[in-house]
Amino acid sequence: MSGFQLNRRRFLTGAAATGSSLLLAGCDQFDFLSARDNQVRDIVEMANTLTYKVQRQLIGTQALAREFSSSEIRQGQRANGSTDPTTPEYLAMKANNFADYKLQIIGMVEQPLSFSLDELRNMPAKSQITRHDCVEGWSCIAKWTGTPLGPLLDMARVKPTARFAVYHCMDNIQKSLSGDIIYYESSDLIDAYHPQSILSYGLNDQVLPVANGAPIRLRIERALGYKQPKYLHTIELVDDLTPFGKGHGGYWEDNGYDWYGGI
Ligand SMILES: Nc1nc2c(c(=O)[nH]1)N[C@H]1C(S)=C(S)[C@@H](COP(=O)(O)O)O[C@H]1N2
Ligand SMILES: [Mo]
Repeated sequence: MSGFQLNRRRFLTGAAATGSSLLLAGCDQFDFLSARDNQVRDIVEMANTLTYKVQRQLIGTQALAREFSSSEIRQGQRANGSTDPTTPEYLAMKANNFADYKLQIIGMVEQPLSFSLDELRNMPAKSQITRHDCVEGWSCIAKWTGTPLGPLLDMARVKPTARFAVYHCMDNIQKSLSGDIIYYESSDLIDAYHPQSILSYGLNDQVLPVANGAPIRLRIERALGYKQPKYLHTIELVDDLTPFGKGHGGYWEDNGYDWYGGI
């Protein structure tokens, strides 16, 4: 056995001393490339986190999105993305004027909760006139009315280990061969508890229309349009976003958009 080891060591030494060292250099280079490759990938993946951290530092945690006056509402809120969901569950609920709707708060909470539309409408209401910015290149100023999400999360008693809120929607944004793809989104808890984050059921002093997310659509006012989930039915508190969709924290994020999406 020791003879074998000796031979092997001798072989390696010999190899290093001859032209075979090229092979080793080649290996080194390969390692180096793959290490660099990893670094590049890490940096790309870190860019999201970096933007997030820098933005969080610049904006602060509770800074408010700008609010406008009613004279600045120039047109109705344009509808975009899903505007008329066709899942059987949604159609049934819509046919019944959302009387059977429930908003659920589940996951990493001490007390899972469920609210009917009437219960949500009877909670403290807040209205805000804000600008919605869609990455497709349009903006709309609109008045949103709803109940702040933070107090509901407090009622559910979010566990200290929870890091994100996942927002599950009812619309089939995409129909694929392997079935419908349902829209979802997520945010950190800073945005979930932000004072302007409201579960809105009113738009420009009317009942929130189906095209804009009836019966409930969350506003996260310091984020881009795709971070404003319509047709919301469940808020799930989690510590990891990878189990959902393709693992990037939202339907559009799974298709390449930035997760933080701050403005
Ligand atoms: N459930 C759901 N939420 C969604 C979308 C969607 O298709 N489905 N589209 C997003 C995008 S890209 C935008 S710009 C806004 C559009 O909201 P609006 O129709 O009220 O203008 O909703 C966002 N939230
Ligand atoms: Mo958008």
